[in-house]
Amino acid sequence: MKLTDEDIWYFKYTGFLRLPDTLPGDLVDRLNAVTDVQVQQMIEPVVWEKARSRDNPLAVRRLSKILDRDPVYLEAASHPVIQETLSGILGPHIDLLRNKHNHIMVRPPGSDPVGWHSGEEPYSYTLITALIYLEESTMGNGCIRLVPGSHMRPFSRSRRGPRSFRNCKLYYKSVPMPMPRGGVILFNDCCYHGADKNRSNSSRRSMTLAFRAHDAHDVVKDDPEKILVRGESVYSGHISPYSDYRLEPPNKNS
Ligand SMILES: O=C(O)CCC(=O)C(=O)O
Repeated sequence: MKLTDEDIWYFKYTGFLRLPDTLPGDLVDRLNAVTDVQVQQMIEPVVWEKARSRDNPLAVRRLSKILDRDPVYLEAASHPVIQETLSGILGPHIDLLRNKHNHIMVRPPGSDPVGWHSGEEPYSYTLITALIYLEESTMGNGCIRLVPGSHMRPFSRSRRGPRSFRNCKLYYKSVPMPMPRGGVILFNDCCYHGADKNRSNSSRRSMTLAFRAHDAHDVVKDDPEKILVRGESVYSGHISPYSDYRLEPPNKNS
């Protein structure tokens, strides 16, 4: 979807946006088929549910480094449903990061909450997180909650929130984000977010990916940790202190 001025305003102030379009059903089927194998075979690197023994697929909380596991994950990350919207926020040249997120939250039945956190600091360059839902996410299976506007906080606060998920101020300031299968949420990674316990009998899978503008000044253009998924590898820095003005260097005597 091409963002309107109103969409951009909404994203800028709330810090998040739910896309009206979903990924095609056959792509979501293929993502789930590959993920089934990864979970059943418990292929590392894995983050496990804390209180469960690691001999059981129901203990798999998160699959890490998904971009190295199967090309279908990159296909989803590069899909126009996501990229066209992202370009309204990050501009025409977009990098997908390998060294941030790059995981699937499997969230098996009974999975513990994801505590409150903000991924980045408000002073960092804009990093957009995309959540792509492989399964429906509801209030019952512990959908993510985001704190609107928290990416613009002028005060300092630890990036990790309180231990208790429900019994805290962030919970009361947050909004729940139920999502359909194939749905996508984009959010500014400085926004506080967390997800409740999965109180259902099935898993609640979603992919978590990180995107940044490729033409930001600090971006190393041939960084192996980044994949250019849209646009071109352009350099926007000043080549010399004067090149911006197309001037000769000032004459020392003038
Ligand atoms: O949906 C979830 O379970 C939490 C998502 C999240 O915070 C993450 O993947 O970093």
